[in-house]
Amino acid sequence: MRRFYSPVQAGHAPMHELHNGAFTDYAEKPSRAQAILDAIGGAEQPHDHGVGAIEAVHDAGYLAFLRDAARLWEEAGRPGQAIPYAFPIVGRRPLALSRIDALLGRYSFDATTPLTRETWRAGYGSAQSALAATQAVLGGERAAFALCRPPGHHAGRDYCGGYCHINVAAVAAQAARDAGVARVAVLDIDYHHGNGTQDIFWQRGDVFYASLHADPATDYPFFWGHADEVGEDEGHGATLNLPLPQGTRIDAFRAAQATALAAIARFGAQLLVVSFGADTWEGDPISRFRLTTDDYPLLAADIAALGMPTAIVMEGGYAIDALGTNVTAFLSGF
Ligand code: Q9C
Ligand code: ZN
Repeated sequence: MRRFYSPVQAGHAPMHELHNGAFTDYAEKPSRAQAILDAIGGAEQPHDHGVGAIEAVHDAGYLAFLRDAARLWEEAGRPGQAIPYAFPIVGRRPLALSRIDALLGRYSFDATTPLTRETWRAGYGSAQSALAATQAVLGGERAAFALCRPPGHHAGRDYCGGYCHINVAAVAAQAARDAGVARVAVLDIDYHHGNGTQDIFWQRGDVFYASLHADPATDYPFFWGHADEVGEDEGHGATLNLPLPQGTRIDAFRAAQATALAAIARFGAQLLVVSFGADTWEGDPISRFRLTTDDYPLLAADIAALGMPTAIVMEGGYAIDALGTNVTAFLSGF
C-alpha cells in the first residue's frame, strides 16, 4: 500500500499540555510519527498540492491565526507555547480581535492544543499527506495511507483543539468531492469522537460521517458524539454516532463498525476516508477501550470488504512503543 508522510510534520512539538488540571508531557509527540515510519518501512513524501484544498474546508481568518499565533505570543513576551485560557462562550459577536489571548480563545475549543512556530507548517504537511493518499486512491489505488501527524478530527472550520489544527480527513473528503466523486463517507474509528469532522459536514448531504467512539458522557470531547446527533438540513441522517462504553472489546466494537459500514453502503458512498486512531488499544495511556493488536487486521478486513477506494488517515494513538505494531497490524488487514 502506498503511504505518505512529510518530514515537516515533525516540527510541531509542544512541550506540555494542560491535562486534568496540571501540565503534563504533550502526548501527541513527533516520535509517534517516527515509530510508525520505522514500522511501515518509510513513506513517500507528498507532492505539494497547495493551500486551496485546505481553504476549501477551513475559514481564512482561522488559517491566518494558525500562521500568526506563535509569533504574536512571543511578541507579547510570553514564555513557552501559545495556549488559550479565555473563551467567548457568552455573547459571541463578530469582533475584530487583535490581542493574542482573544484570538486563542476565539479559534480554540479547548486548552490542550498549544501552538508553536512550526504548527502551521506541520499541519500543512499533514494535510498534504492526506491529499496525496486521496490522489492515489482517485488514481486507482485500492487503498492508501497518510501518516497524518498532527492529527485532524477535532479541528473544525474555524477552531483547533484535541491536538488537531487542520482537519485532514475533511480535507481529503472535500478534495474527493471536488475531484468529482459525488458521495463520500468518513468512517472515524479513533477512540474520541471526531467533533470537528462532524461539524464541518453537519449540514451536508454529500458527505456521510460515521463515528465509533467513547461515550461523551464519560470521555473527551464531552459535548459531541451522542447517538441523537444525526446532522441537520440536507445533512439530516448523514451523521451516525455510535458511542461505546469504557472497557469496550473487539466483539462490541466490530459489531458497531458493521453497523457503520452498512450505513455507509446504504448511503452509496463511492470513496471512503478512514480516520484511524490506535488509541482504542488496550494499553493507550489516555483512553479506555480494550482492543488488542490482533483485533486491528479484523477491523481493517471488514472495512476492505466494502470494496470502496479507501484513503486512511492517521488520527490518535499515544502508546508510542506499541504504535508502529498497531498501525502495521491495521494496514495488513487491507
Ligand atoms: N483527561 C486525538 O486522539 N485530552 N485527540 C483529553 C483527558 C485531549 C485526543 C484529556 C485528547 C485529544 C486526535
Ligand atoms: Zn483520539
